[in-house]
Amino acid sequence: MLERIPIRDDDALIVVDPQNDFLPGGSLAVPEGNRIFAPINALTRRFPHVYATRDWHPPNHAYFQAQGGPWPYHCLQNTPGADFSPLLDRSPINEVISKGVDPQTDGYSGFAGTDLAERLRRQGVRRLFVCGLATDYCVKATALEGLSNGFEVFVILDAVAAVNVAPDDEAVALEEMQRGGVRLVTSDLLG
Ligand code: VGL
Ligand code: ZN
Repeated sequence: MLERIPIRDDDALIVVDPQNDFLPGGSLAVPEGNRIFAPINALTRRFPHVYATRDWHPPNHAYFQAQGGPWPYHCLQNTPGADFSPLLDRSPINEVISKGVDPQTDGYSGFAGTDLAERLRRQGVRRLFVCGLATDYCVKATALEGLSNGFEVFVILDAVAAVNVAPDDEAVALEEMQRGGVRLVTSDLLG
């Protein structure tokens, strides 16, 4: 898709989980994670509504390996690993959504167990531009659940990065999002 997409008053940028544990040096690091911050910091100043989600797990979360789940400990509440990266410019972020708090559900989506949809609707938001970490988990889940909540959803390719547990996980996730109706864009086309 090559056409320009003007940013509108009813657009929100959703920055998914830009947290230390998902970045190089963190416990569940996305190898290319730091690459997202240049485009994200340029975009946050230009959107009328800017949300960030954060993974915010209790230690007894069922998805941790200690409980038989798939993941090492990450983004434990009130730990440095759960802090937003120092590479993220915090000042244009209007709202922070904590997710993954319920120990029994994966909490991948920013909509799961949160009031994100209500907050967006209250602000008159109709289109979501999703970026952040990780493409194959929380970005995908947030984008797809954005669609099911009735929003038009775009994913910004140069502002996302994948865990890639298997090497093609990112490609599979992008394909699945596109099939669902998510539009893939690049940040240079916005504005
Ligand atoms: C995530 C795995 C586990 C993510 C969160 O932010 O994509 N991935 N928890
Ligand atoms: Zn998590």
